[in-house]
Amino acid sequence: MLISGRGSNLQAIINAVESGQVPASIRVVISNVEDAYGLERARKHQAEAVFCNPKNYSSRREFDLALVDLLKKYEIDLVCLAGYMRILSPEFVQAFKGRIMNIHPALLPSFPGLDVQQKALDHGVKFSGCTVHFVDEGVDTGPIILQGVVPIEEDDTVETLSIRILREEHKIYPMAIQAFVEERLIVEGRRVKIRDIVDL
Ligand code: 4DW
Ligand code: GAR
Repeated sequence: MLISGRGSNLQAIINAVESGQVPASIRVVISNVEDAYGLERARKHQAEAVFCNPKNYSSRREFDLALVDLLKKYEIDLVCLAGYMRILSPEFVQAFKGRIMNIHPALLPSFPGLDVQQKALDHGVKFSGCTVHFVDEGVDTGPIILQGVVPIEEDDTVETLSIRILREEHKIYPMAIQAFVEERLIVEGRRVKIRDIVDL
């Protein structure tokens, strides 16, 4: 798991691992931010928690190559970004091609990038939501695995909308990881099919 902050999605995944919903273990949680609360959550789960300081590397590429080395040591099958706020270099993406997931707080391809709950409100859409997708070399462009739809209310603010979307994130991210681990994801170009999907 790669994180940069509070790690509520990490917590939802930890819970899904502990309950047995996701038949996997979290080998390592890496943060590029030293005081990210997600590192604390990892330690409470007795997972390895590592702070990787970007300032110790001369470039994004060097930092990412160090991450690749570290992750290879842990013999991981899947890299999950959960509020990880750095763009991954092509070298990183190539090293784990098809095995990197991200959660985004909008219905992609609408509202890529940052601050997207505000963008959805400003645009006046009536529904937003969240998207779990594979990560490719672009930003928020990889094949979509699962989406959760959330209605926008007339009195919504960024705060109220973010909370409603986050509740949905915490459902669909573990589901997507579960399907990956159970080898139920079938990727055909941009289309990702899920075998035997169960409604929560
Ligand atoms: C994401 C998208 C854009 C930024 C940060 C995070 C979420 C998805 C993601 C993270 N890393 C990725 C992806 C992705 O979809 N594809 C690749 N890597 N290849 C973003 O713009 N970050 C900038 C910094 C923001 C900040 O520090 O506040 C940045 O320059 O990294
Ligand atoms: C989540 O809302 C996630 O969708 C978003 O950051 C938040 C992280 O929260 N990710 C992005 O905006 C990626 N572009 P968390 O640290 O509590 O999981």
